[in-house]
Amino acid sequence: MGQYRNIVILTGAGVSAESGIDTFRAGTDGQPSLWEQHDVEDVATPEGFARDPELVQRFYDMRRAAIQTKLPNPAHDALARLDAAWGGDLLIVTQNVDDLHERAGARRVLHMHGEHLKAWCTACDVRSPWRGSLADYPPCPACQARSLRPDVVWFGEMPYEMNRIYAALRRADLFVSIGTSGAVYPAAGFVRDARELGAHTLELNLERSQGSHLFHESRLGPASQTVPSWVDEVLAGA
Ligand code: BV8
Repeated sequence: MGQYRNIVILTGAGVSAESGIDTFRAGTDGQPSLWEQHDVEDVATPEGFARDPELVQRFYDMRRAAIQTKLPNPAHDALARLDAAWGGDLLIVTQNVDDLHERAGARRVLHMHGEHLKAWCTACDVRSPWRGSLADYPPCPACQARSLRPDVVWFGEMPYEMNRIYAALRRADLFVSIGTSGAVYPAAGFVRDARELGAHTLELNLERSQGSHLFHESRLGPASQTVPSWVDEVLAGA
C-alpha cells in the first residue's frame, strides 16, 4: 500500500453501524433498517416533505437526537489518525449525515448528502448549526422566517460539492470505499470514475456490495477491524 499519495475515501452507513446508528438497508444486528421502518418516498424526497412536512420533520428530529447520544468507533478514530498524519491529498467523502468523523478528529471531511446538525432556511438560504427539533417550526436564526428544513440531500436533489469531489477523484491514485452498499448514485458511480482515472480501488465492507466487482480489491469484515489495520498498513508504507 506504500506507493500512494492522493487518497479519496468514500464512507457510508456501515462505518457508523458499530456506533449504534441504523443503516439504511439490511440491518446487521437483526434490527430493522431505516428503510424497513420508513417509506423513503415519504421521508426522504422533496415531494414527501411537501405532502407531509410534520412526518419528515419528526423523522429527522428522531435521528438528529439519536446521533447526539452515539460515539465514534475505531473505524472513525483510525480515519482521523490517517487524516492527521497523511502528507498527501486526502478527502473523506461521506454519505453519512452524522458528525462522527469530525467528533473522532477528522478534518478533511465532505458531507455530500448534508448534515443532521444543520438547518437550512428555504426563505433566506442560510444554513445554521442545529441540535434541537424542527417539527415545531422554530424561527430561522438569520431571518426569523419559520421555513427551516433539515440540511440533508433528499432523493432527486443534487448532492453537495460534486465539483470538489470530481476534482479530488481526478487527482486520486487510491480510492477506498468503506461501509457502503453501492446502491445510491452518484456516490455508487465513484469507483468506476476513479478506476477510469487510473486510481487503485479498494473496498472495506462487511459483505460484498453491489459494486464489489468494480474494485481491484475487497476486504470483508466489520469496519472497526478492517479500517484500523488498513490505516496502519498505509501509514507504515508512507
Ligand atoms: C441525484 C441523505 C441528480 C438523507 C441520502 C442512476 C441510476 C439509478 C438511480 C439514480 C441514478 N442517478 C440518480 C438516481 C436516483 C437516486 C438513486 O441513486 N436512487 C437509488 C435508490 C437507485 N439518487 C439521487 O436521487 C441522488 N441525487 O442523483 O441528483 C444528479 C445526478 C448525477 C450527478 C449529480 C446529480 C441523491 C441521493 C441522496 C439521497 N440522500 N441520504 C438521509 O440520510 O436521510 S442517501 C442515503 O442512502 C445515504 O446517504 C446513502 O447514500 C444511502 C445509504 O447507502 P449506504 O450508506 O451504503 O447504507 P446501506 O444501509 O445501503 O449499506 C450499508 C453497507 O454497510 C452494507 O453494504 C453493509 O454490508 C455494510 N455494513 C454494515 N455494517 C457494517 C458494514 N460495513 C462495515 N462494517 C460494519 N460494521
